[in-house]
Amino acid sequence: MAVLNIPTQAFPDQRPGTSGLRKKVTIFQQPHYLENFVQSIFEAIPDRMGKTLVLGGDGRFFNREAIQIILRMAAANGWGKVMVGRGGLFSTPAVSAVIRAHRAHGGIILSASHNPAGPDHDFGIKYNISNGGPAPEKITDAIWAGSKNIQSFRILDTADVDIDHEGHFQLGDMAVEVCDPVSDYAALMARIFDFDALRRLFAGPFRMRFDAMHAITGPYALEILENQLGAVPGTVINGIPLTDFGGGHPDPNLVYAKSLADALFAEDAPDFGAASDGDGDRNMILGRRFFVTPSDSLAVLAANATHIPAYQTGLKGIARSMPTSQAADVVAQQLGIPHYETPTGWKFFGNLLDAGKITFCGEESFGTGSDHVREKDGLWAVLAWLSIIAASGKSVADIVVQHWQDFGRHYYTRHDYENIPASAGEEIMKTLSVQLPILVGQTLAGRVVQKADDFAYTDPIDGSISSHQGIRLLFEDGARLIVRLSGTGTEGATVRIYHEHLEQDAARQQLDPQRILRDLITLGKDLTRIEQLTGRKAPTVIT
Ligand code: VG1
Ligand code: CO
Repeated sequence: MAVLNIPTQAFPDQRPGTSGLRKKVTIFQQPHYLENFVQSIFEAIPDRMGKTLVLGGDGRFFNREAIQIILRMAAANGWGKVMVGRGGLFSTPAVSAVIRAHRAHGGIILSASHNPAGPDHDFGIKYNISNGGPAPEKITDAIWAGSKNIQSFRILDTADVDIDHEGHFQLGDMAVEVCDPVSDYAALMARIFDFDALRRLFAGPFRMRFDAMHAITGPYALEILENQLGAVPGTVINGIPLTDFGGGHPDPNLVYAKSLADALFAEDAPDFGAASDGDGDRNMILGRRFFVTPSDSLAVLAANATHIPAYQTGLKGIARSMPTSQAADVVAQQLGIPHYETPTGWKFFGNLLDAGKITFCGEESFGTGSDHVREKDGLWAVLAWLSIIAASGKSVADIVVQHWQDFGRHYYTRHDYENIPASAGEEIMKTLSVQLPILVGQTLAGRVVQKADDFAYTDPIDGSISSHQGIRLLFEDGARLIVRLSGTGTEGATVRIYHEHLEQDAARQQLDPQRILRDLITLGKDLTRIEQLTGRKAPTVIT
């Protein structure tokens, strides 16, 4: 088996975004496009020689072809061993768990997360480091720099290998282990949670529905919820991963997981509903006729963490991404533990988790997690909620309403304007930036602006600085208005506007967030001039 050194030409557009490189499948199918990026990853990891790489993806279209190419390239680039999930499958949190359990040097995850899949849709690739988490900016910048200068890539000259049966074999000088994608992850969950308590919950009248949206969490949810915890068969729906996710959009929110939401708001609704995204790192939590916003979910889990065996002794600290509501901060203050505010994207939590500064972290974009892995983890969040329900005997609605009474309610909504022209996206951010200096002290939407800035973050562990992470208007009464551009889209630009208002009065805590936040919503539209600049009268997605 010869190692081929194939000449290639650089592509100018291989800059990793919030979570790896995401592009249309047709872009990835161009000759050498995937190979160039994979070679650039490997070159950015010079100490890879003889070490172990974990490899798998969410099963979307092009996953299998990509796995074969990456295996041959890994063998030609000095890796000692690759652990690949059977069928080329691994959820994002499972890759993180396997890297940590087997002390691998890193991992490659093939996914575009919640973006639709299929020949005309999206594909993605990202690299995770030895702590199991997304590569920090130092490495993604090196990958980007390498991809602009690449002249050749190395690949083993050999036929496709069998990734559909567990076992061990050699590929040139490299060992390959095809492993069960679920077992290490399921074992980790069994160590964190009290599975006996959850079995007792499912043995009673409690009913749940989990929508895997034809994406990667199907096999994980079936094994853990139905096989191990005894939830009645049929609890997991859409449990078979399909290469096009059944034509759906596996983004667990009220718009894209509408059928699940409808079921939970029906007369005969189950007690608990949950969904996950394409690669299994996001979660949506629903009670009977009740939706839990992700920011509240993080706060509620933190406030009740001691119900879960792994967190019985309490949390070290909590971190949230900047646009995530401040609900978790209030819990941290009451618990007397530190809280941190990071830029959007899980990679910013890694250092805090590694340094033992935080135990829980989360994002408003349906992401929650803990120090058990270094990715957000959809099923972990579901099991955490089930544990709190089991321990308290209360419904989801009762748990959250009680939480608001104890800590105040952070009304919250995010409005997304998807796929606007890239130039309009730039213009909106510019329009807003130039206004910042004159906004402080003004009364807008009935509140005084205390601070208006472009969020920059200095990592408390390694001192690295990340600037331009979103425009913030902070008001004297604690309300916030935030605007940023998405870093995960594959077409045009997406503007996200985040609105938050704190309500302490229990009598005013169960109103419609869109109504309560109306003045902030109008202000966001006015300040960005989004309608004038894009012609859009309304957002494409409201969460
Ligand atoms: C979005 C979310 C962000 C999340 C990222 C990756 O990024 O807002 O919170 O970390 O997706 O999640 P952006 O840049 O589009 O706002 V996933 O599940 O798509 O890997
Ligand atoms: Co995801």
